[in-house]
Amino acid sequence: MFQKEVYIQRRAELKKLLGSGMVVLQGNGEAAVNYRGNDYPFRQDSSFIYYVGLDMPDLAYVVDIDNDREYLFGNELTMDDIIWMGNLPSLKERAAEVGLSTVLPMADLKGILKSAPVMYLKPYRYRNLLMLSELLGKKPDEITRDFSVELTRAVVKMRLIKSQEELLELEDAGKTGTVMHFMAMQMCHAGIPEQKIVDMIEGIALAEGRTSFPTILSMNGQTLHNHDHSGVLQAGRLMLCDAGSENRSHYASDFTRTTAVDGDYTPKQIDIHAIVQKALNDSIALAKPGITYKSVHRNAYKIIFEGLRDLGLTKGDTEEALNAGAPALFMPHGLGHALGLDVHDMENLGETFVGYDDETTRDTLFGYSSLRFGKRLEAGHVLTVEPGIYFIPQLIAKWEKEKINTQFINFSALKGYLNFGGIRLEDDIVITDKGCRLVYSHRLPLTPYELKNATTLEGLLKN
Ligand SMILES: [Mn+2]
Repeated sequence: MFQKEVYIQRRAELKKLLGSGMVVLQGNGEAAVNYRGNDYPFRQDSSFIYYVGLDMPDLAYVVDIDNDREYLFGNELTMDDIIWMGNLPSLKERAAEVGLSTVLPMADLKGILKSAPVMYLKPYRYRNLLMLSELLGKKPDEITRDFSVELTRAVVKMRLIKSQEELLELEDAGKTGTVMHFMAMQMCHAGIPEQKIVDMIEGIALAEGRTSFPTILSMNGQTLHNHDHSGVLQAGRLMLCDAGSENRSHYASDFTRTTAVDGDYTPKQIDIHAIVQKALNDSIALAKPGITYKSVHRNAYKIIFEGLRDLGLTKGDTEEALNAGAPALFMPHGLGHALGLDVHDMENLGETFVGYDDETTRDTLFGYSSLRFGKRLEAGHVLTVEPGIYFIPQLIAKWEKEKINTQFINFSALKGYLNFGGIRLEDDIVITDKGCRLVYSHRLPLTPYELKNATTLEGLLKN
């Protein structure tokens, strides 16, 4: 938790942006695993964390801008709570730590919300959806439809620009994420089960908070979000690991490295790795205030298309191929996304509100359409940069059969790559006044040479 002035200032800024009206921000509740009382680890809503800072279930914050009043709703500890959970600070004491003085029981929330039209963010948990439905007397689908665009835009505007204290938290998450990846690289040896590596690196994340998303770790890196960890590492294959940590303040990191088993890259793997590495480094070199991330994504496609052309896998004119979307065969995802309190920052509020605006709209062409963040970069934006090259046999077969972009793809040469898998490399950057920098300055090993050296702690946890 930050100093209370941080939350007071954020709420004042939100009020200023909105000008008038009434806002309710819902905190999250506990979520049962198999019965109530046996719950998933509690995760507070990120916007609630941002404005209210209190990391505990069953709270709601209301601001009545016109009458300049703000309230925290929640129930004080009962004797039962004290017996089972201990004599914790009272809600009133906790509220004071974030600059809130009016605490009311949850039962009073309905009455307050009746006094004016209410702005709220689109709920993503059924509990909060049903609560709002009951509080505002509307059907759940009407609640989902009628979320406040104005409030959403104001929250996105504020949360997208990271302050110095937030950058320190993101750096902290980056440090843990980096340790996770070092562990994965050091375990990347033939005979080690993928699941064992996942368990070890998730343990590192748990020691400092939690993972920021379910770990992706597989020899089948061509499946973009591969959560099947049933393989046993084999010599000659690649291990793609996309993982990150969420620290105790709930800030996230998100890195990807693709390591050859035992550190021994084949010449083919080195060639493809070099192209992805160039796409990563050139994207980082390009990212700065004033240019759109959409153009950085397009430039990454350019590097991938031309790199593969040098290897004989693609052909034809670069600009024509880019306009036709040919590189999407190899990278059917976007270059990156905003990062913050969520690993896909504010995705619950709607990707288009976060990553696009009136000036920069989302493309419809396959590949480009997957870009989560396309708009003009500003100092304080934190983003991932994650180019990749994948050989997805089913997608290659489909394009060949349906004659999609045949003038740009050398399908016969691709036959030798159908068992390749995929390579993705991902770093986290913050846009500065003049350019950008890595969020956590100690960069993970990147080149095949560096990655090989990172795997040489022999026999580590082999059994
Ligand atoms: Mn990512």
